[in-house]
Amino acid sequence: MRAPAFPPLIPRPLAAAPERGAFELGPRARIVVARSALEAVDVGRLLASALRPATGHALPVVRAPRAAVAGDIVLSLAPGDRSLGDEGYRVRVDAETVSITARRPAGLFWGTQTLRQLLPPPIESGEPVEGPWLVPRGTIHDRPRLAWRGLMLDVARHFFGVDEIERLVDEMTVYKLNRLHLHLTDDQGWRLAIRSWPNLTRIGARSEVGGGPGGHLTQRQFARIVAYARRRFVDVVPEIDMPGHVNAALVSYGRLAAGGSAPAPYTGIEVGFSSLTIRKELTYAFVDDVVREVAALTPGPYLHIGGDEALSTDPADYGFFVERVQRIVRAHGKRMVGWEEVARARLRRTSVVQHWHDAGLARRAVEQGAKVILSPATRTYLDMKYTPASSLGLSWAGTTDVRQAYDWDPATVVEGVSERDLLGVEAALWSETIDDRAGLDHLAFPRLLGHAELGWSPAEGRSWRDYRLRLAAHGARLAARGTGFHAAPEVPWV
Ligand code: TNX
Repeated sequence: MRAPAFPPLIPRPLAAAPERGAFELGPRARIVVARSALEAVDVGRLLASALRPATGHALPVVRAPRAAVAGDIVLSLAPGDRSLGDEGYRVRVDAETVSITARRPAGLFWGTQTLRQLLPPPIESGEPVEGPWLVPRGTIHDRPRLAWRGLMLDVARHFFGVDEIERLVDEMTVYKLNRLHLHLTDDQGWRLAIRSWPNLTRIGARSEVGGGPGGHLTQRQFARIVAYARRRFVDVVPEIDMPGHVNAALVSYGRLAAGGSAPAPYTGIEVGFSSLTIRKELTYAFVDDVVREVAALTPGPYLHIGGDEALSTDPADYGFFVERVQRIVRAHGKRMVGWEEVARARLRRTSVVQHWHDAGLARRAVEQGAKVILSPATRTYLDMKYTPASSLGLSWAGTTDVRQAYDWDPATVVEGVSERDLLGVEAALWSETIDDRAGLDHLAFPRLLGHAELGWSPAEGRSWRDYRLRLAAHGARLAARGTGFHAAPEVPWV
């Protein structure tokens, strides 16, 4: 007799014990928020909105009823259960009820994402589908390996607006990713309005790679994205890239340039040619204004200052700049994050370094006591082509098929950087070669799912052989949500 199995989950949970039989999500099902979980009633509402379209069920969200009844999905908080950590959860499926328990609302939310994956793939459909909606019985106990499970989106090379970004947040949360890093500025465009320096978007937002119109987020739109993400336990990490990658800022305010005059807008894809002027106080007045406004829009603790590829900044000036900006970021109450090059400067232990290329710089970060986010370009750069034949993407770091994107371990990928040095893992989607949803989906999916698993699931028990079969079953889920993906031949899609 075959042992019962759960449907293939991504990320793979810490422990799963399936049992024979199933719970049926029927038309009278309720989502019950136990008295212990009243602070998380919104998680119940989000679950109801995820399950209503396909099932067509009413799924009322009920607070602290006298008793749960057969058919209910029950959400509870157990703050004392240390085995769950800050983001962990337990899902128990009986014939009569489903119960999800966590220490904190975030854990409950991740538990509801697991429940979604325990239902058949058509649950992801936006239109009513015939049931039955069966959830296999059993228990799942789960919590993440790493605290930072990120995705970076470059909205500077080509602009992506509120709807696309919010849709991406929805995709992230299905796979329990919890940091959305927005690369808001680069040579080709400045994408967030700054009230004290209005030309940044009045002038600097009207260009992009290839000569298109560009675009930008107003502060209100940015705040809306932040709130949308926060409701789903995703922190937005804003990046203002400096002192290089600033041509759009210099176009807007020529006095920030070394020569004092504004360059022409840039629509190519070269890097390393622009720099803020470093030894003028005006530059730090500018940085202070920008960091103050961005920090005020950002409830999360992190603010990313870029710092990459400042090839036109004198090396001594570079260290001076990063150290000053580190003080400014701290003065506005945030922890500085920077690309690995910032490890050339003197870092505070609370600063965070994002590795992308050079293992030596990651080690310098660790030596200074800073934590590391792993974004090795050969594994996590979603903008690398899958194969030489891919029409979208770059290939400076090689090609990255679905297996290469998945088949590595965060604790061993950089010699001298061990698991305790890590904050987490982040996939990066640079947008030189994409300007629409189809292109974004093609590059991000399915590789992003593998990165989500690397950040969440324990190393033990993880293998490409097993992952590839689970991933194969997720194609139908992506498709049911209308999310495009590259149907890579190394995955036996079902
Ligand atoms: C390198 S990685 C960059 C970006 C490019 C990307 C393209 C890093 C910190 N900088 O400016 O968009 O390669 O893959």
